[in-house]
Amino acid sequence: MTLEETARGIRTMEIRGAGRIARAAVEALDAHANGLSPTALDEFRAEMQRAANLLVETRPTAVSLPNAVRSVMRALDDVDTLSEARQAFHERARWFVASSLGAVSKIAAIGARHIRDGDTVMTHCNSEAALACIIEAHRQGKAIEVFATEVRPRNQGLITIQMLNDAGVPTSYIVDSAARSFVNQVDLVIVGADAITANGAVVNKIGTAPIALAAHEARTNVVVAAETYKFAPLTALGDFVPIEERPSSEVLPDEIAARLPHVRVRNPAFDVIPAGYVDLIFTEQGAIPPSMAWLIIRDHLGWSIDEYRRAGEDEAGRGRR
Ligand code: RUB
Repeated sequence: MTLEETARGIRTMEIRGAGRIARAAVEALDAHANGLSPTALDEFRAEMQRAANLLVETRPTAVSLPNAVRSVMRALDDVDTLSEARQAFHERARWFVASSLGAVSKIAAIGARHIRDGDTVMTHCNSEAALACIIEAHRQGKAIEVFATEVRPRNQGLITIQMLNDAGVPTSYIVDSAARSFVNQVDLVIVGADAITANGAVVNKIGTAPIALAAHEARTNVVVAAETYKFAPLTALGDFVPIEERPSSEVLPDEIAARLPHVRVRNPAFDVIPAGYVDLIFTEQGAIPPSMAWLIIRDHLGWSIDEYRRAGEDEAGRGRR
């Protein structure tokens, strides 16, 4: 896939899910770097920055995207020659992809320990990290069952039930608005994250917050599976995570909308679970309470807050979270 194809694929959601988006962006940058024939280091850096900006602009909410892009772009900071830069970038990109996949496996092992034999779990949207925990618990021989939601308007629940079915996990498929009706029959809600703020609030697919509220009321635990690069460093400095609003046609066909001139469709793609409604977050560094989110940002994201601040400012508002 070319850089432009990957950018389009992320924008149109052919490539979706925060972890997959991050890896696809890094792989696209790596392939783009390989295809360039720059004559000087500065020229290479400038073109790679242009490519990085193009990818970061595709979807605003999943912080995995700017975190991943910045992580690999750092390879170009401490090099003196063009060939060193090319080599360092390629190695950093390969490292990122391998460690992203490795993180999912570690999270699966940690998350599976928190799912007990006989548990029924509810999940929302299609999260590679959340499903890895569920499927690992099943693989370990625990008799678990899943309630999976439909996920209007893009129906990511279909991908989830396909994955659960392929793994042989007994699953009930429900419409989003049925979550409250079943949450009392559930032992654990487990979802992924597009971003986690410094104070432990979790941004995930629209509809996650009402499920967390219902679970809180029903005294059902809510856990989140998220790699450390889903934590949003600039939230430690007061920035908000921007919530993407997607085209109205995802909700209401254009021909129907055209007949309803007084109706406006709102289509936010994500919502926010307050930290107080999250019991644990499974990261590759271990299971943490949401109140420890800041420590993940400080100790495991690799950059100081000032460096993130500078990168955010350099990107002129494009990746500020
Ligand atoms: C996907 C979504 C997922 C998170 C985490 O939204 O909200 O729960 O991205 O997924 P969309 P993962 O379909 O709009 O990208 O654990 O796979 O990174």
